[in-house]
Amino acid sequence: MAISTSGPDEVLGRGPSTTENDKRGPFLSPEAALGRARDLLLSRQQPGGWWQGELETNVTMEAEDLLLREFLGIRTEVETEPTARWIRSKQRADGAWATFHGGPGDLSTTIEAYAALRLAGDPPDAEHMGRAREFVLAQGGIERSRVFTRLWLALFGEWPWQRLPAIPPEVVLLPSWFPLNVYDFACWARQTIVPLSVVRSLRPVRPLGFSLGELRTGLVAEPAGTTASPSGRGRWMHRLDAVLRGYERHPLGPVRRNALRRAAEWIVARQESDGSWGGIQPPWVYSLIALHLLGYPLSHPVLRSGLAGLERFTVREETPEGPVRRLEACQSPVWDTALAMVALADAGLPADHPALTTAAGWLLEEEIRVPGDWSVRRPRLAPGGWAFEFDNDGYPDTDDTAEVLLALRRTGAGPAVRPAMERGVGWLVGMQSADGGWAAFDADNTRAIARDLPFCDFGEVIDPPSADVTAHVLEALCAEGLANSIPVRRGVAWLLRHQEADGSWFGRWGANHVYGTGAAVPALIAAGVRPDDPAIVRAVCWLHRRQNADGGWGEDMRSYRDPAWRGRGESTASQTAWALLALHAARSDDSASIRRGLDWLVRTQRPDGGWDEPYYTGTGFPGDFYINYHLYRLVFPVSALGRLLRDRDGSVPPPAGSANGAVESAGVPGGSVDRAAGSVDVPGGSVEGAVERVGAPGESS
Ligand code: R19
Repeated sequence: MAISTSGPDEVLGRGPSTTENDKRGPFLSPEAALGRARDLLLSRQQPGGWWQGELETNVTMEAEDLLLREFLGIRTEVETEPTARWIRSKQRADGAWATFHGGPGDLSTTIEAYAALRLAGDPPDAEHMGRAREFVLAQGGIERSRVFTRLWLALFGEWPWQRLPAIPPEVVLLPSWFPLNVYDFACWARQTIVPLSVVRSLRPVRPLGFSLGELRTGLVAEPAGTTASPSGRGRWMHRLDAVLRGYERHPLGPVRRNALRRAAEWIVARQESDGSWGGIQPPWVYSLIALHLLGYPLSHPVLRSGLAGLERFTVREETPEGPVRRLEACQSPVWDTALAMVALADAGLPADHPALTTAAGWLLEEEIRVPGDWSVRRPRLAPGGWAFEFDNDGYPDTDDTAEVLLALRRTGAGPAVRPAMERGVGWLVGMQSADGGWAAFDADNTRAIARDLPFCDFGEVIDPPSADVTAHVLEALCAEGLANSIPVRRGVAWLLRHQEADGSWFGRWGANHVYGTGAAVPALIAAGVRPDDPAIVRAVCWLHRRQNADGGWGEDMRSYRDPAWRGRGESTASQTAWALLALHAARSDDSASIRRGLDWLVRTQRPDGGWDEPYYTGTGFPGDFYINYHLYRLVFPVSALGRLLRDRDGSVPPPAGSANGAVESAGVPGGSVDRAAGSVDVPGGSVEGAVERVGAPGESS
């Protein structure tokens, strides 16, 4: 494979370090680094068999928690001060709050943080509040903030309800074939819109005890139609909004009463067994507010379990400044468990290792065997998949289901898991969208006009197929022997069609093109695309061009808004691992690039075997909402190191507590990777080290 690494984009590395491991201690061999990382990952398994890393997002979670409690009349000092301390600790030097580490200040986040700190008693003339206020006013004030922020303020009389877009609760009465019915929205938006339609129609106002007038600039709202919409649909949607606002002032009494009753039933029917709605914060808190406004007392079992469930999403920590309290936007135990299992298998854990078999047993218990909202678009499809969270039976997703299948096949659980895996395969195949790609939660959830509703100014409101999810599903289906099936061939065509002009793939649920490319390349290889196929060569070239001078890879969240940031950013452990996973799958013959990436991982490893990763590498909504998955920094390097080193017999120390030290070849996910291996011409043997052996012909399959 001929790869040109010249050109203006070339990043010149300073070569592998040979004697020193930064300031982190003596040089470790990659094998020892893998051994330490693998043991750390093993030690993080929960007694029940799963893994779960914290899911860190931004301070709107904590701000909205205090506002929720204030609204419901249950806010106490016990949670207020530690929550406020956490919010204060995240303020930037310029007074603002960002939505990701190192990111720019964000207007809506800063307004919500400021409001929460005022609730906690921080005086407006305090220095840090002054700095925050200056930022807010310079950015246009409350008038320029997102709809959700102004909605929170409206609950406390700090924004007029009539200056918020309309969402009539009658939307729940629309049949599922009618344009803009609730099933045209992505599940997270659907579960948010229904309770907010109730709240918007009841227009409650609770006293705040102070005013936030100091955050207003008096700017009028953006005139209708200014939100760029090439087709001019935006203007049409603003007209629709004006009509709906008119109706909102004089709704038909019986219709409105019926709609509110149906909305309440719709919401209550979707509460999960952990008390949550969708396992995610926005629908959860808005459903609590909506039901309370509809007359459910706080003592009602639905509200009681809803509030109690929030407790399990609360993280408490002691810091030198005092105790802090924060909230997770959602939780990722199924996802983390599948990734950890794949990583440990990549690291050479035998399939019958207890860590893998107990994890497999836990995953089997998590299988979802009931229909959910996805059934509306696939009514005849049999259930059988996995969700992201502990309890989210209404919303299994294809991404988790694919990763679980890839994990289960690496365990010795054998026939016991087969029926569940077959159901998962069947569900995945049935969830393919009409265009051949896969989305996370629904099939054919692509009605783009939903995005033009004035209400929908934050996050994504539909769930169309994406390259990363499609890649994960393809990898899983190929591993299950379906590489030559029609669904897989159509999925491969989808993926090839969606390769970017620069050779990368867009990352919908991870940052960003490094994530997309790190998913797409292994999937295409698993599907039988040859490493010398132009699509793979272009992807490999893109990765080479984007390697940092320090040997790692990184991609800043700004890449979602500014193409100049694509593939650029400080090196991180998870993104370096994604790039290495792609290069490994592609049997890249540029061993210097792989060696420098590997060396970056070894050099930056902590003595405990982990990596620091303050940078966010997970995506909730491109441009708007980002996630730091705390386990990413460990699972992906373990996978990458494991796959790159797996041919070095016996050189990885046996796992802690392992009875026999034998490190077995764990096999490659999507075994067809190996089918392609023989066709690659790889220079071998000249330099000592694992990387030269990567992709060497003659590997077992
Ligand atoms: C891959 C596996 N994934 C497919 C699952 C990823 C789950 C991500 C966690 C989502 O958490 C959320 C979801 C929604 C929101 C919103 C929100 C935005 C717009 C609307 Br309308 C409604 C809600 C805000 O924060 C969220 C967090 C990794």
